[in-house]
Amino acid sequence: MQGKIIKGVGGFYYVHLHNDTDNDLLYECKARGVFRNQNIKPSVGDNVDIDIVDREALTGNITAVCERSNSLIRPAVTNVDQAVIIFALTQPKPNFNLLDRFLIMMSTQNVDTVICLNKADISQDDTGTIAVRAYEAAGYPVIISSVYESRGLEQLRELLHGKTTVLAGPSGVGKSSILNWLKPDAKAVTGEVSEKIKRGKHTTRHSELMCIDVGTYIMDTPGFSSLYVADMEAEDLKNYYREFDNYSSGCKFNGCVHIHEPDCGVKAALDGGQISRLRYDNYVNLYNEIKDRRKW
Ligand SMILES: Nc1nc2c(ncn2[C@@H]2O[C@H](COP(=O)(O)OP(=O)(O)OP(=O)(O)O)[C@@H](O)[C@H]2O)c(=O)[nH]1
Ligand SMILES: [Mg+2]
Ligand SMILES: [Zn+2]
Repeated sequence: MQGKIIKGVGGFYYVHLHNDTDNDLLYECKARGVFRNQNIKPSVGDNVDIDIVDREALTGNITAVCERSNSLIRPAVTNVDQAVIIFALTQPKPNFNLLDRFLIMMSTQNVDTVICLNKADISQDDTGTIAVRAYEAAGYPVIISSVYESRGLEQLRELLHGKTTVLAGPSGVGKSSILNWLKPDAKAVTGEVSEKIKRGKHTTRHSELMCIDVGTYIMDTPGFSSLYVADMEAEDLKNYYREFDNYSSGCKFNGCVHIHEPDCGVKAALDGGQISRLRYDNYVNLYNEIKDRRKW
């Protein structure tokens, strides 16, 4: 039988069989055979072969781990098809610099990202419009959603279909609320940001996938408030701003980084409004951060 490791606890791996229509039926498995034959430690997300030991007791043995398409470290999960990064349009106010950091981080790991901007029901300004324009131009799908008005969530469900997705984002933006909407019996804890921090709820949690439909898995992750952009040459940062590509042919200098150089096609597009100010400012900001770090 073939299945997917959903979680690992105390030497046991919990495996959901690929074609099982009961999303919550898990086999408790040991992995001795895998160590003997392949010498690898199974991970959440792995597709595995299992021998069923007892159908009633739902126990089995993992006999083989299929080749991984990728392997993330934080959260620890393999075979990720995409990430959905959730921010709120307001409460808390979105930090687009943090969003860019996340996009770069996923891109360095070859994971596609979908952007979801939640709490549209209480957004009073044009943050959504500006962000949609900026990030769609950069090549990312953007969904505007509201859990309270069930808006955008069917569109999100379609994007998740048949894939393994990591849900990420800062605290309080509605990640768990969205998870509960997608899978009402998930009963993920939601609540006021301040209260949760008081109770110290943000301690480490086990990585755990949830099956929301045959072949569709998601992983909720704890909120984060800062991200360190991977070590790279500052000159390479521009490669993560795909919307610059259309204009860099207008740059006079080879290897132009679009900051202080004269006759820069990207800066011309910025002045002309084709490139978003929001994205460009984040770019300069991160560029300087990487440069400074290198100096030290
Ligand atoms: N107005 C509005 N409030 C929302 C929406 N979605 C979630 N909330 C509220 O926002 C608060 C935080 O939601 P959670 O789902 O707990 O947020 P989270 O992202 O899981 O937060 P952490 O677990 O701390 O990372 C709760 O009070 C939710 O009821 C929405 O679409 N609109
Ligand atoms: Mg949560
Ligand atoms: Zn340039």
